[in-house]
Amino acid sequence: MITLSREEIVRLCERVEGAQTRAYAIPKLTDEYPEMTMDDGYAVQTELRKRFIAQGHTLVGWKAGLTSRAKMQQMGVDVPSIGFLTDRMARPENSVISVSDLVHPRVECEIAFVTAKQLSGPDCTAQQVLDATDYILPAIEVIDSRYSGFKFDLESVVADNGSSARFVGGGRARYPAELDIPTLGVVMEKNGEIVGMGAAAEVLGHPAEAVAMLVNILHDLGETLPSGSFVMSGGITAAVAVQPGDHINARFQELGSISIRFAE
Ligand code: 0L1
Ligand code: MG
Repeated sequence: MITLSREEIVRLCERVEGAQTRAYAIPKLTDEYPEMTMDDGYAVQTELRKRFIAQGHTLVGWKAGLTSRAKMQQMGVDVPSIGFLTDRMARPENSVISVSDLVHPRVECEIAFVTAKQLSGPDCTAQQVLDATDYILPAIEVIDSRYSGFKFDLESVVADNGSSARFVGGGRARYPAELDIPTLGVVMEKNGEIVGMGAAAEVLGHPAEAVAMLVNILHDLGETLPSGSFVMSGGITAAVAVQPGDHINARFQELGSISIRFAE
């Protein structure tokens, strides 16, 4: 249920937009609105999406977040979430990503899906997702919570677009039918040292389940997932903090690897 007024949604959207675009930390929104609901969080996120699109950003896809046990335990939440992805967040493979326009950057290794058919809820299933998938590819997500000291709750995170900031797709694109997706392993290295590893099954048993969940949340928001969408299914391992000078290499079984660097 949406409990915030239209004026409050617009005001909170402007607060989040300022923190995102000028890279400063803000207190979690529930400090001011302790009764805020998840629907309120999505109302603020939707306002932010419409505002960015009106400013000329292009919606390229969506991300599921908090879909693995490692991520839920790390952030102290127990429900997955979704956020939108735009062209302004995309970065090429092997690029140098500046942290000067980010607040608390952290990286995650994810499996991304590119769709060849529209998907819609309610009751979207993992099998429908696989049937509608053109190919999967590995991705690194750079998340950036805008909340001071990572003190937040799910309602605030959803309003902050699930901490979305940057993303990099790359490696080798593969047809899902050629792979046993849940058993695919990933190793994340930071400056040559292993900092995380896991199998894709960490993501709700199968990353396609996370995409189905995303499609069903989109239905609740009155949206569908168009053909040609880029969808990230959620971090397989816990997120790892990065700073200028860091080099991240994500090695995915069967899907190749992706490297990025961070600079001031
Ligand atoms: O991508 C995600 O798993 C969303 C994480 C949201 C919370 C955080 O900033 O870690
Ligand atoms: Mg993520």
